[in-house]
Amino acid sequence: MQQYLQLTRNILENGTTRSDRTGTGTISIFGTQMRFNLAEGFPLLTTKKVPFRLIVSELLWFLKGDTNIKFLLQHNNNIWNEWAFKNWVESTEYDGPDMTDFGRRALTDEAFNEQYKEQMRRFKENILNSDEFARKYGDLGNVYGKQWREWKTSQGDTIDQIKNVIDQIKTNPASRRLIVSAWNPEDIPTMALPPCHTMFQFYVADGKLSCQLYQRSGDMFLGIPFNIASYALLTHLIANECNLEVGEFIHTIGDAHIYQNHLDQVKTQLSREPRSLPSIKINEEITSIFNLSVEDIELHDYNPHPAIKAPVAV
Ligand code: THF
Repeated sequence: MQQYLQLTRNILENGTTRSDRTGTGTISIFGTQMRFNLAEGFPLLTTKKVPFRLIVSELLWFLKGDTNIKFLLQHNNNIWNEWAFKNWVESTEYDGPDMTDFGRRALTDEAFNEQYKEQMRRFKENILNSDEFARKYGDLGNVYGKQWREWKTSQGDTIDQIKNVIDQIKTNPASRRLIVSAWNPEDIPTMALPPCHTMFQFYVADGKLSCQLYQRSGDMFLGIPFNIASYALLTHLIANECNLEVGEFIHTIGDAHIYQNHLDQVKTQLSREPRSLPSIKINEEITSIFNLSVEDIELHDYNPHPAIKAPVAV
C-alpha cells in the first residue's frame, strides 16, 4: 500500500488548492496511477482500519443491480445515506426543519447537527419500514448497479454488462473490449451523483485476470481506500468464477484530491507504519457471482492501525 501513501503525500506536497462542488475545498492533482499486485495480498489499507464489511455489501449491491439504499441499510451500511436523504429533504413531502446544505452545517452548528441526526434517524427508519417510502426516496437513480446490469438501449432493451464481460472473459480472454462503463451521458441528470468510478477494463494473460479502473474523481482519504478494495474484490470474484488467478489492479484517477477538512487525518495516517496485507477467502461452493451473500466473503489476518474518523463531503 506504499503507492497509496506516496500518492497521498504527493498531493499534500504538490497539489493545487481548489474549490469544489461541495464547498469544502480540496488539494488536488490531475491524472495519476497506482498498481497493486493482487497476488501479494489483499489491498486493504493497514494505516487505518477500513470497514471491509461495508465494501462487501456495497459491491454486492452493485452486482445485484440494486440502486436503492434499503439493501445497504438492511446490512447496516450507511455510506450512501446522505445522497438519498438529500432527495428526501428537497422533496415537497418533507415538512421537517430546513435541511439546506446539511452536510456542511452539521459540522459547524451543534444545534443543527442534533436536528439533522434526528431527521436522518427518522429517514432511515422510514426506508427500512415502508416499502412505499423506500421506493420513492431510497432510490439513487440510475447509478452503478443499473448501468452495470441493466443499461437501457435506444431500442428499449437492456444490456447486462457484467454478465457479458464474464462470458467474454471465459470465451474470448484475449479480447481488448472487456469493458464495463457506468458513465451513461443520457442518465447523468437522473443520478444522485454521477459515477466516480466511470469505467473498468479486464485483461487476461498467463492465466491471470487484471483490472484497470478509470476513476474521474477520487476522495483520497474516505473513498479511495474503499474503491481500491472494492475493485480488488471484484477482480477476485470474477477471476474465481472464470477459473483464473488474480493479476494486478491498476487504479487510474483523474482528479485525485484531499478535502481540506481531512488534512489532520491524512497526516496522522502518513505517520503510521504500514503492516502486512490481509487475505480474502471466497466460499468455494458458490458458482455464480450473482448468488453471493456477504457471509460468503471472509477477510483474514487484518491487523490495521485504529480507524480515523472524517466527515464526508456531500
Ligand atoms: N463523496 C465523497 N465526498 N467522498 C466519497 O468517498 C464518496 N464515495 C461514495 C459517494 N460519494 C462520495 C460514497 N462512498 C465513506 C466511505 C465511502 C463512501 C462514503 C463514505 C465513509 O464515511 N467511510 C468511513 C466509515 C463509515 C462508517 O463506518 O459508516 C471510513 O472511515 O472509511 C466514493 O465512492
